[in-house]
Amino acid sequence: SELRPLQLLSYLTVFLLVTLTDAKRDLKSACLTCQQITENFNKGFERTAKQNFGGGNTAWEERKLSKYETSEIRLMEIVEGLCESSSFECNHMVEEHEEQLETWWFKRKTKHPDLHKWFCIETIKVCCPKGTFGRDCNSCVGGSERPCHGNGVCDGDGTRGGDGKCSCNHGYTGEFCLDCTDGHFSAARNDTFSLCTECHTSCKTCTGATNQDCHECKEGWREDDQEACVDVDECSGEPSPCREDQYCLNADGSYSCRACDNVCSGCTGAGADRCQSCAGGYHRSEGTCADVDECSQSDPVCTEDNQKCINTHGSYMCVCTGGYEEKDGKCVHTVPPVEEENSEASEVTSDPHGEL
Ligand SMILES: *[C@@H]1O[C@H](CO)[C@@H](O)[C@H](O)[C@H]1NC(C)=O
Ligand SMILES: [Ca+2]
Repeated sequence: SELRPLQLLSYLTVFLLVTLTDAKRDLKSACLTCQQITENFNKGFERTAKQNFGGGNTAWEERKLSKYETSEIRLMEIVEGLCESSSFECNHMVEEHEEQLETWWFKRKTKHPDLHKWFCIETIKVCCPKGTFGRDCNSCVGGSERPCHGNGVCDGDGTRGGDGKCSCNHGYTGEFCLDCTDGHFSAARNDTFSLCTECHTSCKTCTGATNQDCHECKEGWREDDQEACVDVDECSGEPSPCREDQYCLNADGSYSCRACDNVCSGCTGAGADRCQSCAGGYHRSEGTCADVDECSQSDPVCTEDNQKCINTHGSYMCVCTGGYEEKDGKCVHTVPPVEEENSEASEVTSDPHGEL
């Protein structure tokens, strides 16, 4: 089957879009790679300096060292440490531009001591000066001095990629990062400067920092007589917002539902002493809910022959006594086990009871 022209066109479009997005990311990462290279270069420069000034130099050694200082050997030692061996992008960039690094080392270093500036920005042109972005190193939104007016990050800042637009810091919004988001108020502002400060935790929007400066209370808060936002006590309402086997715990601006202790049937708080009533198998005793010992009640609960009662937390079990095993609800003589590998001593079988 043949590809129809329209289909082909849409494939092409997708291909182009993917390629373009990749290219944009590549422009940013190329600069990061270059930055890493120049940082490692500077580190290598320091490392090789220390290496060769051991002390006690004779005049001969000093002459030799001063030669080493600017030598090709030293450059090679530095270049060897520029990239992780696993970083393809880094090694590729160094290989591609080794000549330029050499030029800088022998001819430009004195006049242009900043390697990042000379190499990454001006020579191989994968980076831009701080505060600028993109192919032509245009100024970021808000200007290159204080991109995004100091309240955000400029896309592609310092690289040949990006679009120069701002991602604003928490609390700031708008193209220029001069506006305040909900939950923040403007503490100071002019055309080029903005300070947004967090509202009181009870406000959705506000004009100042206290709970009396709210425009509108946040959910979970209400306005009181003094027009301040105060916590709603969700737990004081009837009915409780929680399930029957939970208790309600109020908090500033919210509440939570917690599980009652499992000896309780309904509760007002945590623990066995906050039960409203006791769960099956438990009885009220000294202000708390304690296990009922079914086995020591006057009416026996395990009534079959050769059966005994075992009390458990909140319940009990009827089990056959030694030498007997359960069969169809009765306790019968255990048949002596035939020679068998897996002869688990025929266990007493349980007959758990939920409630009485
Ligand atoms: C804006 O405010 C800042 C901080 O108060 C100040 O440094 C700056 O000079 C002001 N700019 C203008 C244009 O008023
Ligand atoms: Ca609350």
